[in-house]
Amino acid sequence: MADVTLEALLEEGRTFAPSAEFVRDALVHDGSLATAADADVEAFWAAQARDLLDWDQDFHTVLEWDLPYAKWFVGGKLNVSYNCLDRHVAAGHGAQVAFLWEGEPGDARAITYAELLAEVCRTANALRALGVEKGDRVALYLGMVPELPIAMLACARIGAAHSVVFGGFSADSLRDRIKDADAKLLVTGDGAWRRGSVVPLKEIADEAMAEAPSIERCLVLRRTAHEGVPMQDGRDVWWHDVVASQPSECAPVPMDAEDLLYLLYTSGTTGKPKGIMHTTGGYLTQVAFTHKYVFDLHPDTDVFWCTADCGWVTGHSYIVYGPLANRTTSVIYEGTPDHPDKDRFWSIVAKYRVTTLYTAPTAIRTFMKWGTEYPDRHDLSSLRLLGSVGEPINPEAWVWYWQHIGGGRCPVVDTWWQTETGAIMISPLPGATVAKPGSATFPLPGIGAEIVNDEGDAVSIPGGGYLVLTQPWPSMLRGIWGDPERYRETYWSRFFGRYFAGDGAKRDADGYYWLLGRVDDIMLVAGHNISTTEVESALVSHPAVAEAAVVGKTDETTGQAVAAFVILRSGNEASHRLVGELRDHVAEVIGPIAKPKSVLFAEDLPKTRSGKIMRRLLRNVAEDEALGDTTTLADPNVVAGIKARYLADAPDDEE
Ligand code: 7RM
Repeated sequence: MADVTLEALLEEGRTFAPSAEFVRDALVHDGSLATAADADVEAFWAAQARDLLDWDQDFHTVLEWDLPYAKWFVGGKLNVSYNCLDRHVAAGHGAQVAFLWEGEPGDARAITYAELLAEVCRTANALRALGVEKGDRVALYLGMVPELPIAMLACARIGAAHSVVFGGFSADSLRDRIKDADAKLLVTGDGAWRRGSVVPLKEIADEAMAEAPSIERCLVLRRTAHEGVPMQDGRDVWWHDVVASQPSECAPVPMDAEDLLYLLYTSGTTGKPKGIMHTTGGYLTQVAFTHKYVFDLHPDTDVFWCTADCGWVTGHSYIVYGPLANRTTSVIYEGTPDHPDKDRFWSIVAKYRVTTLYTAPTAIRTFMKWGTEYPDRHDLSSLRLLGSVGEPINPEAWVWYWQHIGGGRCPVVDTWWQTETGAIMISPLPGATVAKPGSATFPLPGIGAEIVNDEGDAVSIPGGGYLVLTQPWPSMLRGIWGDPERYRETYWSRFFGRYFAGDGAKRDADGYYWLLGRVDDIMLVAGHNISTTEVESALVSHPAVAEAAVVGKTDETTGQAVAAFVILRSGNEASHRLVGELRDHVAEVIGPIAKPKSVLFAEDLPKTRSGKIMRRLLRNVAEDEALGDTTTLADPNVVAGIKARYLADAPDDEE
């Protein structure tokens, strides 16, 4: 297929409607869900809760809203693991594969719903034998092995809340999270595979536990089987010693709809991590609803692959709870996209005949940088739907994904949501929504969103400002663990009565929502607010650029000036001529006001462990300040390298 350039597409005013073929089998191909939700939003969510889930006891009240505290499905009782497992097995689907797991070294396991249920029961019994009771917190610190979702479901089965800590976090991060949650048990592993080497999880966990006295027992999974894993007598036990011998039945504990399901810590840019609280009935309703309709899930034929790690909310909602509640067959992959080679994702898509792929813009831009030879090596014809989450997706990356991964055949759903929202909030419905590359399109049925100005007034269309959510939603966070004041302050004080998401956004003349990045990152150049996302997207629309990050740098004349950091697509050379070309290109696409004052070519950008660009650190570099807190970085060397180059190549201040 010939390369389509973004400008050509957008100049044509081209939009992307789903194909007739996709629409024919789509669960949603009109506005009927939205019409129902608009007519009576509580009745709409109540109907979803009853349609999608099995309740041990029906709820008597849909919503109690005592701003900023919501209770959904009050009086209802249900068990999440029952809804994810037992009911599917009881309905005759025990032999269906729940997880197609692929280990990084190439080993693989297919786990059916019946097997998953038995293993979850054995694990739940083992947790009880180790002293875990309903209402306790359990910390999970593992790589992407099947035992991670198994342990999550085992907690849910007995009414303990889990707190998953991403396996790439340090001992200090793990310690802080264990202490804040007051977790009683830690589940970890001997190690985790990462690019062919072993991350010594147990040693790191030992360091954390030494300063986290709430931990009474530690359950250790053997994964890498390396020598000399330290085990402390009386505290540490091997998974294979205590789980395998447990009975494979364990009655699910009926939980109140508002009982805590899990804590998940988000590390904001300032202050200590916040323990985001998610509860049972509302959370499961909205993750099941969004997983079914946003991904047009056909449980008998789809193979769903969400490439996130279970250490992030995306893994909680779209590897574990949503897919299993909907009886999905999912792929889980343990490793990185470049091991052993840069085509690993595409070999997995081809091997398992993946139909639905859900990944992040950071990954897509990396694939663009690597070039099309890697996807071109594999048969990707099983794909029928593509998703994106985590950051704004630049239009150029959207089109690349659509064309080179989706073969021009698959709708792309750009899904906006947060750890705090629990589930997708703004997204196309793939059989009904006409997409525009780079826009998350519209709030889903049952979700109220608005864009407001500094005073909190809704802006007219077209226009931009702050994204707020105007009404409670079932999977909303129920608070910050142990800190109700911070909950109110962070989310509910900026605009009275509305939830402040912290993102900038605009709506175009057709009412489409365009996310513009975190409001802390917005630049102010000569009195104009300039969004990082828009300048970055302009840069990425140049054929030489794979990825870009921009920040505001103090400037004598304009207050702030745009400083750009650019990664080139393979086959392009950095040059002074290209700097000039890129600056002119931005001026042409957006306007002279957005023209970067400096452009630095980099090998990589500083990113969080979940792949989001950390512009704060690039601002430190541009301002020649000491680097702030770098503990949430995936690779601290990246920013040090950029800093060294920035100083060597000090941008010249002449126009
Ligand atoms: C799911 C997740 C939340 C923040 C959010 C945004 C950004 C996420 C999109 C997006 C533009 C998207 N949870 N974000 N998805 N921005 N378009 N489709 O990422 O808590 O880790 O992050 O991520 O800034 O506020 S999160």
